Parts: sequence; C-alpha cells; structure tokens
Amino acid sequence: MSFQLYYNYGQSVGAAEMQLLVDELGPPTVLWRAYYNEGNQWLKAVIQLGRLPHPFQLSLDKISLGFYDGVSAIDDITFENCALPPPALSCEGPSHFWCRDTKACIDSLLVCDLVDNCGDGSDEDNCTWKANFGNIYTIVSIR
Ligand SMILES: [Ca+2]
Repeated sequence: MSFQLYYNYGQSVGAAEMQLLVDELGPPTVLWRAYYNEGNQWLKAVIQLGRLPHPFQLSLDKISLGFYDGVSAIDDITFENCALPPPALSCEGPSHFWCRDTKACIDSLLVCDLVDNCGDGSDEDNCTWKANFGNIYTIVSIR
C-alpha cells in the first residue's frame, strides 16, 4: 500500500509530521516529517506503508515551538495497491512464487522481504537464516 499526499508550507512554520497508529503495535510510528518552510507551493510525497493487516489510523500533527506563522496541510490522499494479488491457476518460472493458500502469483523478489505479500504468509515461511544486529533481526533468504 502506498499513498500520495501534498503539503504546503508558508512562512515561519514549525514541523509537521504524519503518524501511523496501529492498536496492536503500540506507540505511533512517524511516517513523514517536514521541518521548515518549503515555499508557498504544494509538493508531492509518496509514502510506502507495506502491508497493514490490522485497522490503522493516520494523524497529522503540527509541532510548534511557540511562534507560529504559516500553514501545513495535506490533500489528495490516494491509497494504491491495497488489495492482495488475485488467485492464479498457475504460476511458473523462476521469477515467480505461487502462494500456498491464496494461490496468488507474486514476483520472487517479494519472497522473504518481511512483508506478507501473499496474504497467507507463505512468502515469508522458510526464510532460513537470520542476522543479528543487536536487538534487530533481519531475515535473509537463501532460496
Ligand atoms: Ca514478502
């Protein structure tokens, strides 16, 4: 899933940030932040959200240090690629992966990328070794 948003900055504005809130995942995650005056114009931003299997909320928060003179706004929010891929009767070739339960055919580059692209998790099963970077674990595919 991804969406586009446009933001407008006037003069002497503080920071603005968009947060993602998912009840099951605890505190909000900052998806986007603008710090300074970026001119009196609408700009384009694209944010990749990945797959969100739980209900979620987006919030736009304004951060000001007491002095505020300007406008922060978003508009034309569009969500894209929100549905799972449809089932396929076959899925052949080394550049494709056939999902176990949903029978969707996905690009093999989506296998073991930490996102459930199939909807049944089969593209993230059997990702066989893990690298430990402190408290962060990264699963690396050897398929
Ligand atoms: Ca995946």
